[in-house]
Amino acid sequence: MTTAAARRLRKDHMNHLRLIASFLLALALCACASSPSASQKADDGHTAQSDPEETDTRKPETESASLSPLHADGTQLLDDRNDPVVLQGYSTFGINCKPEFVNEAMFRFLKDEMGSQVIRLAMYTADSNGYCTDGDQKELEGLIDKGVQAAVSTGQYVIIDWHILSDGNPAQYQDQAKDFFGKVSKKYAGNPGVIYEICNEPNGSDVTWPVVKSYAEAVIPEIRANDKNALILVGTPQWDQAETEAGKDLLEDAGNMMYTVHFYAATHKDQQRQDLSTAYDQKLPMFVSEFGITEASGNGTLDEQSGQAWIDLLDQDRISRVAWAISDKEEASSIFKPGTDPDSPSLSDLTEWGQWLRQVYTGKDTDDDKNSQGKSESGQKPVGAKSGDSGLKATLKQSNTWNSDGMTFTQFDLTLANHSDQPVSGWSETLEFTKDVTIDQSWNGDISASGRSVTVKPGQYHSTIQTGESVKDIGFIVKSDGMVKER
Ligand code: IDC
Repeated sequence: MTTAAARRLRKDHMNHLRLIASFLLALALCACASSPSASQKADDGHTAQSDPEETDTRKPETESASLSPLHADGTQLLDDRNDPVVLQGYSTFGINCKPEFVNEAMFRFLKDEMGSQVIRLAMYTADSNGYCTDGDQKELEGLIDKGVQAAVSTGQYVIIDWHILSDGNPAQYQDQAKDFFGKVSKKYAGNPGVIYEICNEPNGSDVTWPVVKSYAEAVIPEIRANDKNALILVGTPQWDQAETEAGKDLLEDAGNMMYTVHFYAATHKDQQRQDLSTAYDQKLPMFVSEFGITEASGNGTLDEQSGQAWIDLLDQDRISRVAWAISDKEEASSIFKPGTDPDSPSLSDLTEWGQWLRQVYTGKDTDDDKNSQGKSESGQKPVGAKSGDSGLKATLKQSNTWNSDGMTFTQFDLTLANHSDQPVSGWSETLEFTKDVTIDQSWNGDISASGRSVTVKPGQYHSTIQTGESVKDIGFIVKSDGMVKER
């Protein structure tokens, strides 16, 4: 078999495993749908479906999932049915610097649009309002709690990351780490969604694996005293790149744990990929809790080719991965453009890196999708995305449907009313449907379809809609392979 064919087979196998994992997650969602602790209201249709066999067809009240507990077995992460799990997700920027990016709307966007299954909450210990230096500990703990709730209630795992960086030796704040992990593990004991990362990137020439190992031996018991089963991640020396050192000398009696490896693909290439393979052969259980495809500085050019080589390797070895960073800072490793509203992110806000990740995590091309979601090319929000933004009220009416040549044709008429006290121009309206559609005919607007969305912009007419005006003559017929409705 050729290497390419082998890789394809592995990829197919991976996809299969992912499908199984999603299916199990969906089952878990169903199982907890009526649990009394599930109190949040789901209003966007992303709820788990009821088992058709069940007579109780009530809509689940929540999508807050009972996430399957995870455990490491050899190199592999498994769920509670012993099926392999490969998580993909996103790391916050230091929550100390960008607390506004820790919110449920953001995490929901990452899950729904960006393929996220796990959120990492990176809390600096010594840099930028660090927890152990000049940060407000109560505030930071509150933010961690907000992040944990937001991740779990959107059905995602969450990593609490003790983000050491300039304090390269984790032993420097070991006592604070013990207190902190004692506190949070008490709070989240038994919550299968919570993962503890006890130190980001140990670094410094004297910070060898024995140094990190003895820190881990001091901190892990604080967690185990409250939670025997939680998954714990431990850093490796040299900014999480000396995994082969850990591979020679594993922690004993630490319970359910994995070792972290980080890479930035424009800097870390063949040598570091080779190290990962060596550690895999050493049977080291690994978790990539942070990666980028920029240089290690977090800036510079994106190396997509090296990035893809890493992803292929992680797929092959079934290693989970978390991307840096949920941020709009002006640097290449931010997934959002500067000025993004953290409470209302959209596909148009994605940087090149954000788009690359979306492609790798979901297979979707953002260029095709972005004008049909969130903000239009002109930067205006489409009508109905947020009331009051454009001042236009859109009403879509299905006026006719018929079948021909095995396809379904459906006619829709659109009304756009300007109830605001200002004329509205340069508008763009996006409509979502339940199936892929193509435009068969359209009138009085510039109307295009992409996947399940239809975008309506002014054509020859209606480029400005006056105060109090109602436009009623825009319409279109879509063609689909079955009955279609507006979502
Ligand atoms: C970087 C940020 C950057 C910030 C710097 C120092 O992207 O804006 O100025 O930290 O606070 C890591 C670290 C992570 C780094 C990132 C990129 O875990 O904190 O973030 N990186 O340099 N390890 C390798 C790269």
